[in-house]
Amino acid sequence: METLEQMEITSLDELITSARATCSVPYWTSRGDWQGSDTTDVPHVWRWAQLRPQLAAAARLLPMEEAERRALLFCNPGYGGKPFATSSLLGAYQLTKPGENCPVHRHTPSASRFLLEGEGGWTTVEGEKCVLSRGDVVVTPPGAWHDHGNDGSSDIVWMDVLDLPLALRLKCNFFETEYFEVDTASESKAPVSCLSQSERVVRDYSPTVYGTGGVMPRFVTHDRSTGSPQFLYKWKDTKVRLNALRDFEGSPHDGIIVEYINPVTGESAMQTLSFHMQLLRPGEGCLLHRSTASALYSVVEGSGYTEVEGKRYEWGENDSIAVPAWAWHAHVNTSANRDAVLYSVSESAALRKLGLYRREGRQLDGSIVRLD
Ligand code: GTQ
Ligand code: FE2
Repeated sequence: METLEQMEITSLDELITSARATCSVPYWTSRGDWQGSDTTDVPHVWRWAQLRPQLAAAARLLPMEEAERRALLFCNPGYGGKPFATSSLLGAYQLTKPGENCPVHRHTPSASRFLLEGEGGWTTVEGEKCVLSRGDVVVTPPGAWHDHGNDGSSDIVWMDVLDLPLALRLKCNFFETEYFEVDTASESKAPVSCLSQSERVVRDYSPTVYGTGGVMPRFVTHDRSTGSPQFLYKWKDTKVRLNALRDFEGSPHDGIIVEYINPVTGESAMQTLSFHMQLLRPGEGCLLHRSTASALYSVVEGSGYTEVEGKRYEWGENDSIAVPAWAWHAHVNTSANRDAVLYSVSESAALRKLGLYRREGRQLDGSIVRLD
């Protein structure tokens, strides 16, 4: 009998069959299969009014020891139940009760928290205890040890955003939970296994050292992580800046928008993730734009809608909105007298480094311009 290799191919159809049998495909029959991508995330809104009661139920029914993290992971409907908010981002609402904490660990994905509710929630990042108020951002760069807790007297809820789906796709997702520290109270200088970190720098180190733009101490090291040496960004500081800028024209596509930066380099706060806060003034509607990065938004203040690919997604306070990569979208503040403020996380920092970031916007006359 003739083997596959010996068989003479006499038609293009036979060639296709033969190629498929050897795990290849003729270019001219599959051209276009890689248009777009392998992912199918869709625009989606996770509604605070729906998920908050579920978190309350989890708080009532499940002890932290069993949950490890009491988080509701966002599942984009395009991924059939997988916990991916967008193609590159994991998002979640996480509730921590007073006195609870989550054991110290570190991982390769970049992580961030954005406080939505309560006072006294904290993340210790590399020995810096970052205590969060509503609207504060804390970043956990790859490889930075971190543990969470709540010293307050009521439940706290924050939004987690990690680039875990991106790291998974690149096969770079690693977690570590074995943490050791020298116990300064003990005689022994041998490091011992710990569930939480001791505080190694003063409280509010990040906002104290870096919180006011324009000046920077020259007597401390800025070599603290793989990204920004600033781990905590206070909403009260960002709010001052947004208000100072409110009478500027702003961006026609994003209103009064600011980016959280690494104060040393001026680049994005993390190597892979970028963070923005934007103010949409009363009645302000932005023009459509799209970028190669997906984004996850959190509504800090106000109400409105985001038009994505021709459909309206209404939002109000604490709702979370997924906008897939390369989807045309525009934000609108529908209130005539109230500001709307949107916080967002995207993987644009990673894409920029890879030369893959691209942004387009529509102009008033309907024409399309390249923005980045
Ligand atoms: O708290 O570090 O929602 O590692 C998913 C993975 C939270 C965290 C999540 C995590 C964390
Ligand atoms: Fe983590």
